[in-house]
Amino acid sequence: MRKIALIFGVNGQDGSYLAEFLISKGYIVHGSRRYKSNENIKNLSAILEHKNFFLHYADITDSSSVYSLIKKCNPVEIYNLAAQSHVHISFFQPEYTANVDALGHLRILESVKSINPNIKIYNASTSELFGDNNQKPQNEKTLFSPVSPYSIAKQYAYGISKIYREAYGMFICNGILFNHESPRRGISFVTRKITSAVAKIKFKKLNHFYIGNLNSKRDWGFAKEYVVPMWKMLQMKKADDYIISTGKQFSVRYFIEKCFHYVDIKIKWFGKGNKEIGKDSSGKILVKIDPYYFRPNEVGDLLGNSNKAKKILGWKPETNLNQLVKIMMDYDLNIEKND
Ligand code: F7E
Repeated sequence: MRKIALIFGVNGQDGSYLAEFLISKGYIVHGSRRYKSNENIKNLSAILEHKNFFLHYADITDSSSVYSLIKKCNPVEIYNLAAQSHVHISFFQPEYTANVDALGHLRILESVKSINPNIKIYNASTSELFGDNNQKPQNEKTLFSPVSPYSIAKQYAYGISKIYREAYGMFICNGILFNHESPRRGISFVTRKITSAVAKIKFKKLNHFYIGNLNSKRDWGFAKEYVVPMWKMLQMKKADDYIISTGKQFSVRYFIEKCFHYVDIKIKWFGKGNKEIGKDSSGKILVKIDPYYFRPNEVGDLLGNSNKAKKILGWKPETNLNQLVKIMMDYDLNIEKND
């Protein structure tokens, strides 16, 4: 008998990679996305017509839709990847962010508790929980210190998962994923914003682009690889929480330099603070600062230690930053070439 999985938020970057992975493992995959008049299911193009894939509408801000979908699909595993996932936007929409990212997860747990508490649950937790804690690298024991409406909502989801695990014996895992990127990353996240802009500049469709904090450091991995430990966590005997990261850290500035280097443009930085600019060797300005992209509170220094995942799940990252830049730049260059 094929296993049945249900993925909330299947049309996002992670949801679509996870659905493809689970189908390759022989699962029947049900996935939900929110209704939008201008719907985006491009990420699902490889599996949309697959006989073992079923797409539904549900919204984790709507208890009845969560309950009905779980009841209808009868899954053995649920992956909650539905979120308002943009940290900066969470400052503009804090209440909505809390409703989706905190209470949305609770709605799933409550439905599972009453329909079938044996369903295994994966919660998409995040390195943003570490916030301004200065301990480095961060591991499963590092104290949380959230500094955004997004991360405090995600801390609730993390905490309530642990509480339901302990109080009701439910199988719930928190995957504390550090930043993970791909060509499927939304254009408002920094890596994809950069690869897309650099590709446009290369094809002379854009003169320059605007950026925020150049000195922020992230531990960037490849999203396609990061869905594997989500599944592995749910195959363990015991539910637990795991850091998923590369253990390497780079700045936004370095990521920009790498992307320009990929298209044979050498960028040099001039000036300071909001006046800093990036120029090519002919003196043409390619990057400017726009204070709009600075956050009211910044998480400036994330670096993960995923030794536990390596030891217990047998997972380690394979793609380094240069390879990630290549994957994303090739994709965006191809779009601009054919557009
Ligand atoms: O920002 C800086 C920005 O928006 C990364 C989400 O998936 O990963 C993601 O959250 C850094 C920040 O991702 C711009 O200030 C500079 O320091 O790509 P991001 P994020 O905020 O780290 C975690 C793990 C999640 O859980 C989240 O859901 O880049 N930055 N200039 C900029 N960021 C953006 N977006 N745009 C800029 O122009």
